[in-house]
Amino acid sequence: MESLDAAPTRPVKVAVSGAAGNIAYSLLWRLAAGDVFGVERQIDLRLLEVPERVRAAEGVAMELADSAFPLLATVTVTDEDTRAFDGVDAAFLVGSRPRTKGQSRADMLEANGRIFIGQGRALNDGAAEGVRVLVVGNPANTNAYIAAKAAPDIPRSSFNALMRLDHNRALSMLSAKLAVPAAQIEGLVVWGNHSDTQFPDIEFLTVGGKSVAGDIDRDWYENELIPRVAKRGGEIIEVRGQSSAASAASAAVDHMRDWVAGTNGRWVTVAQPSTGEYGVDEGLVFGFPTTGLNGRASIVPGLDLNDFQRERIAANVEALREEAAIADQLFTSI
Ligand code: NAX
Repeated sequence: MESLDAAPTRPVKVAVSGAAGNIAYSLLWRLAAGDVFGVERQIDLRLLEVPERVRAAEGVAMELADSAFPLLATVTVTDEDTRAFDGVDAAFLVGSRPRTKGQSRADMLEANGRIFIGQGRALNDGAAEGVRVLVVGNPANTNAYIAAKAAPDIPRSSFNALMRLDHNRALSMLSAKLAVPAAQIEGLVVWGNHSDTQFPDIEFLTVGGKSVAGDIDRDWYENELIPRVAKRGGEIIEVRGQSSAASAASAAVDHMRDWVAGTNGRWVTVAQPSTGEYGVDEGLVFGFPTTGLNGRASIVPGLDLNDFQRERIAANVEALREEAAIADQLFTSI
């Protein structure tokens, strides 16, 4: 299938796994409204689910039809990876097996290995040239690592994991603290893994071109902002009674839209395969400060890091290295 860029008038083909789940229930409507690929582009949606949730996904497809979106060309519901990913330009891999109570990390990673090795292989065989794959399902970074490894014919840089929700959460908290609109804050990044070790970094923050890191109370930053961003998902569950869904979908929309259209120089957090930047092992899918230019995401180069930053980044490298070592073993058995 020719790349989307080479065929500006054909519909964009987009797969969403976990299509009957909470996040997809918001994400699919944003996609069909043109929030990611623009209001000029028709969209073919592929809704991927496990067999026992296909009927529920068919109900979601019925509701999409009832929304009469002008851009929605077709909706296909399937439980087959190969059918979902055939010719796709973009895939949102939302369905996964997050860790359950009492489950070991190795068991959780094995369950995900089965899913993401299979989906990586199906993407490798069927996706369009230039496909962009955004992994949302947890453990998102390592699931993206697994899918990329299972797809040797697709450039590794085509696989990202979602850390934009962490970024948006930190941005919103900083906006309240600094009493300036979020849009005026530049230079934010959440380094590392979408997990408790993630590192929201304020060292490079600017407002109106002026550094503001020195204006932020250090105790609040280290003891409130950093842990609160990492635990925000739990806070939402406690208050709402359900996990983050619309905000996660919105972050996925932000991520993919910026990947396609660029960020105009603005930093965003993109978890993407390292090519050795900032001491991160090659291949690990790591949250980096990123600008999207001409549809290609590039890691902000040459930042000077202090000891505090280096230690926090190293803790994330260590955690992801351990996950990757377990994931690597799965390739010999799956
Ligand atoms: P739900 O449990 O509502 O939906 C997940 C859906 O995925 C289910 O319908 C399930 O049948 C389906 N599924 C499972 N395995 C599948 C497979 N192999 N192929 C296709 N579909 C499959 O979860 P939801 O609230 O939508 O969350 C989805 C994932 O996002 C979870 O892993 C969650 O932990 C993760 N999150 C990631 C975030 C991030 O920032 N990276 C934030 C939000 C969210 O916590």
